[in-house]
Amino acid sequence: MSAPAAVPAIRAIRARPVLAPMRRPLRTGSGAVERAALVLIDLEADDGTVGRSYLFAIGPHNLEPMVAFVDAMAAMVVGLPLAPFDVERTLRARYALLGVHNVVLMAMAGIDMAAWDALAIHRGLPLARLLGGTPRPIRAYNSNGLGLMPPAELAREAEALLAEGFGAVKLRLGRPDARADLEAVRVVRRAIGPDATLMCDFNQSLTVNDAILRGRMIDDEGGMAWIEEPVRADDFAGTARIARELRTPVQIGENFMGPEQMAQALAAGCCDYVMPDAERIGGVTGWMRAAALAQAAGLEMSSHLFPEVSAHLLAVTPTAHWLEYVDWAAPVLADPIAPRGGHVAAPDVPGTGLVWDEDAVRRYAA
Ligand code: SMN
Ligand code: MG
Repeated sequence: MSAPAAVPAIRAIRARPVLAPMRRPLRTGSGAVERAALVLIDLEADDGTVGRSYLFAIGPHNLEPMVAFVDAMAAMVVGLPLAPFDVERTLRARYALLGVHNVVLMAMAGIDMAAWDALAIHRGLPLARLLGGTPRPIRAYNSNGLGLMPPAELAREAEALLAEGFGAVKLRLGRPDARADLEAVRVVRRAIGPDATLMCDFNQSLTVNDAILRGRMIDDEGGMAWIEEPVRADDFAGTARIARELRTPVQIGENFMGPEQMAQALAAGCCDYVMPDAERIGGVTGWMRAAALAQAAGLEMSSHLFPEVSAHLLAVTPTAHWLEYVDWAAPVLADPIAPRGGHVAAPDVPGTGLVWDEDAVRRYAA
């Protein structure tokens, strides 16, 4: 038998902040997102292979601290073999006393995703194939708009989002007046017609009691695919109460901080669906463990943002449900993913398919 092929070592990791324009700025119940604040990560192996990932920083003020964490971690993993589980073990040990949550976890996830990309490129396989699966079309909803905006604009935007080739959209709710939210639901439903799928997202803006009252209004209205993040993301007991009271499925997960916290949420029986975010769940490594938890609990699992890497991950997720499509990184990508017929398929090229448009990266440098 011949010796197994060696993996190269990690030679360097570089993190660059950018502020890219968004076609449709988004106002949510917990603040607005007007430009895409991204940390672009390049991980270079000592055979010259470069893996890439990006982190979504929510706001420009978070870019510098996130870059600083990636830089600090880079110094700890340079020289290690290109083995994401080893990198995870090393970084979790180094950060145990500070706590592996939030920005620490996000920076780790950025390195993890870049490491998996590099490994997949090194092996000459798309990430989905490296993970044992096959890139395939994943049902997607167009999440690029429908923030808290006036009814007339909502109707126009809902039509425009479907016209981009989708059969599903997500509406943000959480206005101070519940009746104004209900009016928004009706306006969007009229605009998209009875057959389109409609989800809604409160972005953690309600109290538990309010969420039950508003959720009943949505129940009575009918036709809502899910109610997302009604209350504070880590109020698992409160979310469980809401899910018990409502007929419409309750969806949470974008703020699960790693598979450990997702396990706690599932133990609390707090939701009907889960939608981890590749950055907060711990990258590819964290996602694979989260997918096993969803499988064991028998819960449908969707993605949050990061459509480029999520298309690979959902292809190997036993309970794959919906991919959230946003084009927020597209301005800095040489080859943005192209949704087709309401689906997104991971490209059948080595790695995740993330390649920077370096001119755009220079233009949007933050
Ligand atoms: C969302 C997440 C991050 C930024 C803006 C909006 C929203 C979603 O919760 O799920 O798309
Ligand atoms: Mg959400």
